[in-house]
Amino acid sequence: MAEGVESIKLEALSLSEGIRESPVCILVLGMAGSGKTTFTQKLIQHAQEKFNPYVVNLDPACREVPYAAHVDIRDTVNYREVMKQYQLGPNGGIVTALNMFTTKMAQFAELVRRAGERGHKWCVIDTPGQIEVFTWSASGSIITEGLATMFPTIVIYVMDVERSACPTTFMSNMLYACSILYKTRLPFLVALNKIDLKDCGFVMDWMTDFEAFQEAQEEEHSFVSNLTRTMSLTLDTFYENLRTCGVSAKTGVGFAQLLAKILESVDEYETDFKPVYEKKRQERLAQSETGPKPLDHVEEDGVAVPLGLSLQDPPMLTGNSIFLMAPSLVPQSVENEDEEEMEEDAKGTAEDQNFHSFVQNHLTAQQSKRDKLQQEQGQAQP
Ligand SMILES: Nc1nc2c(ncn2[C@@H]2O[C@H](COP(=O)(O)OP(=O)(O)O)[C@@H](O)[C@H]2O)c(=O)[nH]1
Ligand SMILES: [Mg+2]
Repeated sequence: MAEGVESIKLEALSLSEGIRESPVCILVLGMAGSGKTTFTQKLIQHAQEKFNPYVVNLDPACREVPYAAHVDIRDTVNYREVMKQYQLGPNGGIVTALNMFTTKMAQFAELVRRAGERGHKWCVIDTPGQIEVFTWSASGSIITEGLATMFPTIVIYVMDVERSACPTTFMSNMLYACSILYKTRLPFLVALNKIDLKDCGFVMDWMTDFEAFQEAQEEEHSFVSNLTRTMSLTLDTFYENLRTCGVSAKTGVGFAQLLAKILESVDEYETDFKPVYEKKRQERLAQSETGPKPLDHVEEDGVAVPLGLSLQDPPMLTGNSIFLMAPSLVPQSVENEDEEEMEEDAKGTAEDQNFHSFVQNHLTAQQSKRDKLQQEQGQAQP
């Protein structure tokens, strides 16, 4: 089902055409474990008949997703391989994988445009588990802004109500939501998720009634609670215009209301946000006319690989290419698969040997230190 980015010509995607009517892009954001992926699955299910959503997974590190994705970042970059090749930790690997995907933003946008032409009215985008990977990275901004200048785009912030029952955690979550709202400048809808575990009434109370929040605060006596109290006053204006909806991504409760609120948010994009992005588009267009010309043809050197498998497809390298992966990672020539496997095996064996010799050297060094110490002690004693 996953769609590759091969043979995508960019001529079809022109900034001069203006912001299209569809598909509506829905970015699903939220803290790790808030339920973004489960929520995406349920949303697709409920919207299937009416909006035929095109589905995108941008989490390179997930093992599997419970929905059939049309575009899956794991087809483009293998984040484990990225970690290994660049010697990065898991977070660095995820950020780098997203950066690599973003070099294909134009092709991605073209896929979304085509999906719209094929009758997909929505495009639902699931984002990496760790929220900051998307919200505080250059790639996240490029993807968000890129989409918003081409298609109606909204943000759904998934919040775990069960975990937000403590006023301080609630406030942290709200501050995060607020910062994303101001950073993305897009219609913003908060999905209060997991209401099968805890009713979300208290969140509504805390947002509309300052005193209710103060009462809850009384029980917490800490420096943080003082800070939280002050912050809650500041957030009043943010709450006033906030669109919220209680849902359970597990049971599907609340999704009918959610769909209605999504449509309200899309209307808000049309009236309040579109003019802003329209202006941005015009600026970009002017820039592209005076600035350096973008590539009119992109060679598809990276070939989509099966879900989460290997990066190592045998591409042909040419001068004027954009890569799905860093050129240095691309094997120059691959004669046949056996050879590749043997090379991999040899690499693995070499790594094992290196590790063993590292451990051996370490042990020998320790032993000789111990011997020396003993010798010195022996000499010191008469
Ligand atoms: N009870 C309950 N559990 C949920 C709900 N939504 C998600 N979960 C669970 O929360 C955990 C994290 O969900 P996931 O979708 O992977 O979160 P993500 O990291 O934000 O993508 C999983 O164990 C889900 O089964 C919900 O509405 N109710
Ligand atoms: Mg997820």
